[in-house]
Amino acid sequence: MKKTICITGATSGIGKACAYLFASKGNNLILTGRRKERLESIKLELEEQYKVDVKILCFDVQDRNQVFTNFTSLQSETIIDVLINNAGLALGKEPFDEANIDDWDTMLHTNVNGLLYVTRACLPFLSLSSSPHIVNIGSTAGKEVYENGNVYCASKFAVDAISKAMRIDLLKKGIKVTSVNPGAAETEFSLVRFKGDEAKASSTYEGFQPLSPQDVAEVIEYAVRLPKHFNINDLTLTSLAQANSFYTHKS
Ligand code: NDP
Ligand code: 8X3
Repeated sequence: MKKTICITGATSGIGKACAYLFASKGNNLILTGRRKERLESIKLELEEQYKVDVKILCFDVQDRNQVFTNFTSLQSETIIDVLINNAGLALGKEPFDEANIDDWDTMLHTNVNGLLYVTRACLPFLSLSSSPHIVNIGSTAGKEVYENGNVYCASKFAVDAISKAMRIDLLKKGIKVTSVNPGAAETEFSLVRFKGDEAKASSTYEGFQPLSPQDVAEVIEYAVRLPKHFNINDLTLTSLAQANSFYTHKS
């Protein structure tokens, strides 16, 4: 059945791969991100290629007013069947005593507050769906803490806790909550984390085959496709080379 899927952080990586996969299956989309030109060109391409309806909302998830203003700009009868809370980032990889405190703020404001604001702003539209579903993108970093991962890991542990809490509190509304926790996936994630240092970013993926953003999107699409009575609560996915957030076999 055709659904409307809202994906945050759809301008790159996992979110963009989800946008292409869900559109290829005939679903309509609401795509969000800060980079407007990217959102516009993805919308054009998907509408033309797959004949689906793509709405774009351009805002920073850290800004509560922007989040609520953008979602309330949607017509009140808009139905959102699936919300994929994907927008997020890591900044820096330094020990706790050396890490940049502004980076800590940005990670917490984006990965935690942003996810909370977007979810609250979407709830009225999710409530209109006959099979509402929230998919939160956590991380292996939200399952085990690794050296120099400190606040990024903390932000993803928070996502894990929020997913568990949502699953309990939204049960009475019949809203599914799925937590998807990837290990290393090659996206713009490391380029952002290392602030544009391409050598450092690509060295993250040297010596092993990481997940691709399409791999992660396939799993999300599978979880969303399950029958109404059936939910995947929590999934951790890694490349074959990775056991968890600190053991990766590199050649
Ligand atoms: P990318 O950097 O490729 O994509 C991140 C997306 O998040 C972009 O579309 C970006 O859009 C959006 N975003 C970031 N900050 C904000 C903000 N303040 N407001 C709105 N949108 C924002 O990384 P990934 O695709 O890898 O990351 C997606 C999610 O997956 C993140 O939550 C990440 O933590 C998680 N993850 C990634 C893993 C990996 O190894 N790649 C592994 C485990 C989890 P724009 O810049 O246009 O705003
Ligand atoms: C992203 C994976 O290992 O860089 O969440 O933390 S990792």
